[in-house]
Amino acid sequence: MSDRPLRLGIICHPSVGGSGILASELGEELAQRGHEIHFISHAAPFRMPRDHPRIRFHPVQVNDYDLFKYPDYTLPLSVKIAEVSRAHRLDVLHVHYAVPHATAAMLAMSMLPVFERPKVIVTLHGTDVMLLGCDAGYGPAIRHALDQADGVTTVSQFLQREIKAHLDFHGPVEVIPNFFAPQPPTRTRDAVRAELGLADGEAMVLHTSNLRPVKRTDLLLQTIAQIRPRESFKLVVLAGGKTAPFLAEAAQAGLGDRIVVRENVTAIEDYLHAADLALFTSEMESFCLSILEAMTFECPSVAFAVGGIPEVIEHDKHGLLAPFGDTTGLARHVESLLTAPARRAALGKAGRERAVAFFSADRIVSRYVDYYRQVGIRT
Ligand code: GMT
Repeated sequence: MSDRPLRLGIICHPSVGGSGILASELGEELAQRGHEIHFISHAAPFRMPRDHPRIRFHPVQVNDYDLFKYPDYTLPLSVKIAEVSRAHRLDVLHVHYAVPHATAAMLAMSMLPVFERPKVIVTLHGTDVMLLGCDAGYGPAIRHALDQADGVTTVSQFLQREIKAHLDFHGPVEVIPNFFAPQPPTRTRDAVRAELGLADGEAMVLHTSNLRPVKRTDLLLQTIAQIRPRESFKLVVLAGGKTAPFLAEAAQAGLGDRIVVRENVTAIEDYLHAADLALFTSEMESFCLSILEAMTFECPSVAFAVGGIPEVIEHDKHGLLAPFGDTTGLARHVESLLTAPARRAALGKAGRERAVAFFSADRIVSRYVDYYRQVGIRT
């Protein structure tokens, strides 16, 4: 098997979200290892490095014709994929998130002669299976694209099982977990705490998410409303989505003074480094990249034991878990960590060791490269 550098196309949603972040970081790590990377999307991915000599971004132009009630993205994306695949003789097209990327990739392949087609690998991230996969308007198209793909990967054993159950897809699905390669923080812990207005003795409880319905911010607010003493913490929300509705709900619940929100933060390491613990209330997470990000900074997480989360942290070893919906349990877990710094530090340290041992960039990126070569690239 040849081990020459690969020419890869990466298709992802550019907005702030786990799949886009993972795809951007994978592209960056691959470029650092000598591979040539071509991102294709309607906007440059949020965390894509802008000035790397082996990374290029190919924008997809979307036109809003009067005739269409809804602008179409899938067709121009497929045309751009075919164009970039041909012009740059791509070996592999790595498609993150099925809708509409997997379908566009298949359409693009049918526009190319067989000898010009890269291998297509689809990585399923979560809501493309659990939400859209169950939608009668999308499920059959997703399954069809997976049937055509040269390889399918996903991020946890949980999602691997759900792909079989929800999508009725029974081909092989490789599990390659998320990874996180942090940048060094740019500010001290004290500087970040000062920026956030945290008083002495006030713990920083971090929540990073796009605030979509699956994140259950209603349960997040219910949880923090039960944490005592009330003045012992502030919830710092690094938000990737619209924050106005969340802030309105928080104010209505009388929690406005307990919450600080920052939008579209890129230097997340500064905040991870300053946080005392992290809190998540999602009803489903295929993996939860945010928990891994926190683990890397020895910051233990408190979360519901849903989806792939128990594959990332073991209860009472790297963090604390409660059954879904048990906001009182989560609040008690947070209190128990706020009042026991030594236990918090022990969970944090064990979490970091697990992140380094199982979810490091070196380990996971080489698994992707092995997988690309395994599906059979041109020599
Ligand atoms: O969590 C989100 O809403 C974003 C979502 C996505 O598809 O962009 O993230 C998913 O992919 C991440 C990377 O693989 C996983 O760590 C997240 O758990 C997963 N989100 C869900 O399953 C809800």
